Formats: sequence, C-alpha cells, structure tokens
Amino acid sequence: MTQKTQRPEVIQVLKCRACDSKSITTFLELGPTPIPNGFIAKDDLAKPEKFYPLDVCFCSKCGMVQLSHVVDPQVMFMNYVYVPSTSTTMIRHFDELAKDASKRVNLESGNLVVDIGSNDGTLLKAFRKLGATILGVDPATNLATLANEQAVPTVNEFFTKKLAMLLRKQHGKAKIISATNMVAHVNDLHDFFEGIGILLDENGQFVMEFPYLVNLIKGREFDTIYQEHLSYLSINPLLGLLRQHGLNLVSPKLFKVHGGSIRVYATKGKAVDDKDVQRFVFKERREGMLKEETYLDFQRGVARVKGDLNEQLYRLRKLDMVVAGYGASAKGNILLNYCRIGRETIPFIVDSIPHKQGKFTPGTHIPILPEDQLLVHQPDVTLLLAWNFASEIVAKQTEYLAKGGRFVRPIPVLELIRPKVRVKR
Ligand code: JHZ
Repeated sequence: MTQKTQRPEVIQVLKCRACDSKSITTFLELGPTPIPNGFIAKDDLAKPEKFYPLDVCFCSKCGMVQLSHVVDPQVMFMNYVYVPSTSTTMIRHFDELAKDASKRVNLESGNLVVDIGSNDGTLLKAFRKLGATILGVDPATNLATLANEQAVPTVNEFFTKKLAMLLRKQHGKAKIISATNMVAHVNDLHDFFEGIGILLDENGQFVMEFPYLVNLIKGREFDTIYQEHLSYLSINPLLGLLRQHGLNLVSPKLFKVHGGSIRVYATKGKAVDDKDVQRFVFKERREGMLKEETYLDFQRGVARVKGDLNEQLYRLRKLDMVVAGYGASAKGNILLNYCRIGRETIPFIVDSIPHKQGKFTPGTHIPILPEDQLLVHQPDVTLLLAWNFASEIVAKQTEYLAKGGRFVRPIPVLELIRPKVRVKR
C-alpha cells in the first residue's frame, strides 16, 4: 500500500514491501537529498535542483529495512552513470560469479543466461566467455545502447512479470538469471519474483547479489542508503518473500565488494532445508537485525560520523591543508549532502569514470576531475568517498603517497589508511 504525496514523482510507503505489515517505523532521517547519481553539467548549475525525502524504516514483523518514500524509477534509471567496468575489482568479481553460477547448473554451450540490471554488460561478457547465450535487461537507455554496441544483446526495459512472459516466448527459459546490485532498486518485489519464476528453467538457478544489511549496520554504511535502494536486504525477510513465489533460497555467501555483499541463489521446486541459510537466519537474530534498538543505535552512530568528520575537516582547514575527495560515488554524494560538506571544504573530487568527469556533484556542486589530477594538485589529504575500493585506489596512487599525500576513510570511524606496500620517499 502506498500513498501519493504532493509531488507526482514521489509516493509514500504505508506497508512493508515484503510482508505487507503496517508495523513499519522510521529510524533514520537523512534529510532532503538529491538523486545521488544526478551529476550536474556546468551549464545546469544555476538551475533549481530537486531534493527528495530520504527516511529509512524497519518492519517489526519480518525485519525488512526499507525507504519510506519511493521516487519514480523513470527519474533515477532511464539514464545511469554508474558502470562496473572501470573497476578491476568488479571485473574479477563478476568473472568469479559467472564461473560459480555456471558450475551449479553444469552450463552447456548455448544455454541462456539473462542478467537483469545488466548495465554495460560486464557480467554477461564473463558468461559469454563460458559459452552461454546471453541477454541483458536494463532500463537505462544510455547503457543498453552501449551494451548493444558491444554485441551484448540488451532489452531496454524494466524487468516485470509482463516482460518475463514476453522474453520466455521469444528466447525460451533461462538456465541462469542474475541480478547484481539491483533487487534493492525494485519497488514491487512480488511482481519481480513472479517474473523470475516465469523465466527460470525448472533446473535453473537465480543468483542475486546485494549489499548485506548486517555489514551496512555494523559498518555504519549509511552512505549506501539512497533513493535508488528501496530495500536493505537480509536473509530473514528475503526467505519468506521468495517462498511466497515458489522460490527456495540457498547457499548464501559473503563477499567484500561494495562494503560487504551477500550472494544467494534461488531455485524452483520443492522447499529445501539449507544449513547455510539456517546459519544466516540465526546469525541475523543474534546480531539484532530483528530488533528496533539495533537500528536506533545505528542512527546514533551515523550522527557521530557526521560530527567527527566535520570536526576533523574544520581542523585541517585551520591548518591550511587542502582536502580532496576520491571517487564521485553515489555513496559519496550521500555522505557529502548529509554532512553538509561542500566546495569550500573539498575543492575537487577525482574519478575514473569519463562521463562523471567535468560534471559537478549533486547538491554540493563539487567539480569532478580525472584521476591523474590528484598528482597535479597533490592535496595534503584525500577523503576516500569510494572507501569500498580503498585497496585498489591506494595501490595505484603510490606516487601521491610517496610525495606525502594521505588517504582517509570516513566510515565506520574516520581512519588514516596505512598502505600495505612500503612507499619510497
Ligand atoms: P562505487 C554503485 O554505487 C551503484 P556507487 C549502484 N547503485 C549500487 O547499488 C552500488 O554501487 C552498490 C570511482 N573509482 O562502485 C568510480 C575511481 O575513481 O562505490 C566510481 O565513480 N577510481 C549500482 O556509485 C566510484 O569511484 C578507482 O580506482 O556508490 C566508485 O563507485 C575505482 C575503483 C573507482 O558505487
């Protein structure tokens, strides 16, 4: 159940997306925030920007953590700037995922693999190397065009039950369906999982990956909370949700990517008792994921991050030190907006994604420069806004470190990064 607000592109959530309970309570308000991937071109800087509510709530019946407002997906996903292919960590991770999933179904040459939220086709390319027939589904027109140009056939649509029926008719059932970092983007999860059931082969496997709620809470990763991510998933609510649609959750496994992600598989057919799933169910209970106090504690921790970070940045400014940002990530934009850090404190951010370069961060209007500009400007301190790629970034910026530069990560507590390799001065 949802309710219209005064703005046509925003609806308010009145019941839990997973279990339909009305027992949902807000535990964190990050304040009005622009869409974090809404980077601004120079000519548009003077135009008024749109800010949206960013409040998070907890369902005391099933434990699902979710946003209390949904912004029209057309606003967020029709043109998408994030691509995984600029990170070697992600390319390697997807290669491993493709091998893992293929092994589970004994993938044969020509078997269909459908990737939902296929972005620029990075994961599908890994499946293609293993002999699969590949098909992507992505609502972002810029990314679907890019993928199609690179011979990754991509349907430029949102995945729904209706689309699943059409794809099954056109291509047959899929041996593997994958959805990485996109299930959290889906408002109607019931329609989505029904669609999975329609398109998935009886002996096929559906593989999902998403940032794991336990890591988010323990690591104070509040910057992963943004309008795109409608749900903050964990095993307990997901298990019940999948069962409602005839899908069995199996083989959960943790990975380090994106600040701590979990990979799970879902199969069709008779319910299965998976020991690993049970282990996660109990672990989540033990970690307090089904208790409201846990989330209130988290809220206090988030306020502390803001206080500590602003205090340190103020001290550095007093010492006339230049502080830059690294990684114009969506999460970085949430952090900057919530902590009210602007251009006066961070004069520029460097980033490897070409179409972010030359633009400005939403809300805070900080210019984004190519990565090589770090050495040109040699800031005294660099705040890792893409802290999830700390090792990859630190490993390639040895010259910056050798010249005396320092990296700090903002969460869970402000921390100076000590490079693993010795830096020659
Ligand atoms: P990164 C993304 O969020 C998008 P973001 C998405 N919504 C999602 O769900 C989460 O991930 C999980 C840059 N960079 O991946 C590239 C360098 O400059 O943390 C990116 O702009 N140099 C699907 O946007 C940014 O940092 C480098 O060496 O928060 C990282 O963004 C590397 C490795 C990255 O995702």
